Amino acid sequence: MRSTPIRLSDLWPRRPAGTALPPGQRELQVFPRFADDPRRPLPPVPAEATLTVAGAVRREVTFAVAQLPELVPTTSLTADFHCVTTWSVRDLTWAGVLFAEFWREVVVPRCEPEDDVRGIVVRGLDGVQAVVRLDDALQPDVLLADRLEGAALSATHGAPLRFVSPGQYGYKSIKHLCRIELYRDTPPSTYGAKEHPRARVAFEERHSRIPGTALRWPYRLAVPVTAALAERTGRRS
Ligand SMILES: Nc1nc2c(c(=O)[nH]1)N[C@H]1C(S)=C(S)[C@@H](COP(=O)(O)O)O[C@H]1N2
Ligand SMILES: [Mo]
Repeated sequence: MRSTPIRLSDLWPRRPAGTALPPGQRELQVFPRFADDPRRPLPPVPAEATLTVAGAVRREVTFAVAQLPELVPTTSLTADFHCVTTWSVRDLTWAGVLFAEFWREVVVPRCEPEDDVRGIVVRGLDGVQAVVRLDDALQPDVLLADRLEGAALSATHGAPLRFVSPGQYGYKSIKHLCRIELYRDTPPSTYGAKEHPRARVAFEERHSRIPGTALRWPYRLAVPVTAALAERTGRRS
């Protein structure tokens, strides 16, 4: 993975040589800043960042992000990252705490979720959020990451904490994570039909109504400009 400066030609996803990517995905050699709205500025991150667990719980609890490694053992994980717009970056190494361990060892005893919780909403400090089924969130590769490639998570890639779910399209991997809200049934999406409830990369679940294959080209064509704009916004804010 190369670092900045990034040229527009670096932002055109290419077919990789060697091992295949998931259906419809192509490879980028850089990990760009990206967003559905590339002009949305980076959110200010409070010095004492917190993560609140709320919703269908007996007790709503707010944790200091810096305190998480004292509550759950930290671990690192290497995985490919797949954006719904068809670009993928291989072998990103994240570090943090496994969501499943955070759930079992912290959320269950301290927050006491209702028995029938089936879904969560993860929300970032910029107001962007994603709906995730609890069984998808509890997959063994889902991480609350505060490090990427051996360094503290940068502002552009989601400081201070990021929900990382490699088996789902990137729009579920919420940056600047500040709130996890628990729901008994499928929580509402703020993105409407564009957000697939599961968004599993292996099944090309890009959109809740339109087949993933039909969106490959429309999405792919928008990648270089969207990424270049998102990078520029990231440098300015
Ligand atoms: N808080 C927040 N998280 C977010 C987004 C966002 O705009 N805000 N964009 C999503 C999308 S669409 C993608 S592809 C990835 C991009 O992550 P990156 O900027 O680290 O490449 O973050 C996801 N998580
Ligand atoms: Mo994305």
